[in-house]
Amino acid sequence: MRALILVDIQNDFLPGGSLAVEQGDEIITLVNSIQSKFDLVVASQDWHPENHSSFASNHKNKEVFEVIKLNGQDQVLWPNHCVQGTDGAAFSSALNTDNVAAIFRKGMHKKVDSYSAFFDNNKTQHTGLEAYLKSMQVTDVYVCGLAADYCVYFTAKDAQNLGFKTYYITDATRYISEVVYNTALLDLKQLGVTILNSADI
Ligand code: VGL
Ligand code: ZN
Repeated sequence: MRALILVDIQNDFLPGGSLAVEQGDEIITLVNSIQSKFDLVVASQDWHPENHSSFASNHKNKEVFEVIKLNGQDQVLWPNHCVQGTDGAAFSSALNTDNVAAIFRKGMHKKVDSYSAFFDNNKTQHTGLEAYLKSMQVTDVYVCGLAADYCVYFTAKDAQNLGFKTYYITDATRYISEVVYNTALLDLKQLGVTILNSADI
């Protein structure tokens, strides 16, 4: 069984959104068109409370994109984004969600950020995605969506470490930072993740 994970294709990560990924909108037509190649399609949704600790606005004298220590880990402070129930947190209306079998929300705990669609950044809370995929006999996981260097990267990394044969579709994602992206791709290659183009699925 082959599954496609649509990572965080939400308005706030698209041009015009509060944490817009440059050219993020360019992936949507492609993401729609590749869905039919999979046995199962699932989606993740970044879903933060307003008082979330990943927001710079919730820290005194901190700027957006500054890095602080949170629970002993480096934490980038983001603009407010994907606040539960807001339009920014909604999936892009251009995204075809008709075939999405299940949606896994993340980042709901005020004190912990959650990039991966599988666990939070402390690896303490599961979203349920691993158990769901395993219950559906999924062996191969393909990742796409936003952002390439954060949530798509960490989702691919966890999928591979959890024993799924993992594929990262480069043309179906866009990054926030090119430097972070290059490091992420190197790490994924070393872990054994297959980096491919949608034409090679
Ligand atoms: C993401 C930063 C903060 C992502 C989510 O979806 O890549 N990035 N929250
Ligand atoms: Zn977030």
